Amino acid sequence: MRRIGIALGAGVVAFILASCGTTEPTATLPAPEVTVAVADSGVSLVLSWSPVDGAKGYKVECDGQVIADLPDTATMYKINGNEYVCKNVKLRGYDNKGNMGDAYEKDLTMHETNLTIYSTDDTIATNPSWVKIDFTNFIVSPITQGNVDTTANNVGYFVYYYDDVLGIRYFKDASQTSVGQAKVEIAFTDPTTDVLAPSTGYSLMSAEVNTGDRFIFWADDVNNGTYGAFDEADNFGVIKVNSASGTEANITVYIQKVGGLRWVKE
Ligand SMILES: [Ca+2]
Repeated sequence: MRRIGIALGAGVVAFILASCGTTEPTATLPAPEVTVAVADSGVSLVLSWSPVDGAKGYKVECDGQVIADLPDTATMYKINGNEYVCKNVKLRGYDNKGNMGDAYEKDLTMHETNLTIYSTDDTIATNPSWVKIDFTNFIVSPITQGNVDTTANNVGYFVYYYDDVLGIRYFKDASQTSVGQAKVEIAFTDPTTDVLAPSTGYSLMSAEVNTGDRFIFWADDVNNGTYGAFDEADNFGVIKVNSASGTEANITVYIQKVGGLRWVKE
């Protein structure tokens, strides 16, 4: 009998413990359903969502930092790129006890490719001087001039060009060469460390390429959207020069995957 009593006692304790754990369940709010849109000529990213049942408010995070605490009536928030440029954006509701719900997450990490190219004065014909960027699949590859196809949709090209008059090597878009204009024109800007691409660009960047340089580019879609003006058919990116010596340059090409967004934080 005694052994049974002890067994029953343990069972009651286990029951009470289990009850304590479940009498006040904390239901986690679901992640908001969000749509994103680019605004302000590519400077801003707008989040819009439907209300989450039970949400007392919403918090917006930029790279892990809370940048906005919004009331339950909020269904839209604009992240201004002049204040914040993010690699990762999260939005989540919280309940009346402050418990955070599941997060909607937008990954804005740029697509990244490392490659080696050779300036046009390189004597080995098979060494690639050109870079092909496929903006549909975000494939960046070194190629020779014979493989440039200016009829390919949503594809742009630039060349590591040797200018024998200036005696320097620099990048230029296909439109500035004998191959002619591709479907996407790559326009470069001055070297900069900004995380927001500026609003001007040139298809010929006659600034010498040196180790450590950083060039922002605007990929202007010639056939879609508006050629010569920013729109969501366009992409922005960065070329980082890891090393440049003689005819050889090792570069990393980053592309912002969200069309029309001028955020270029590597
Ligand atoms: Ca455009």
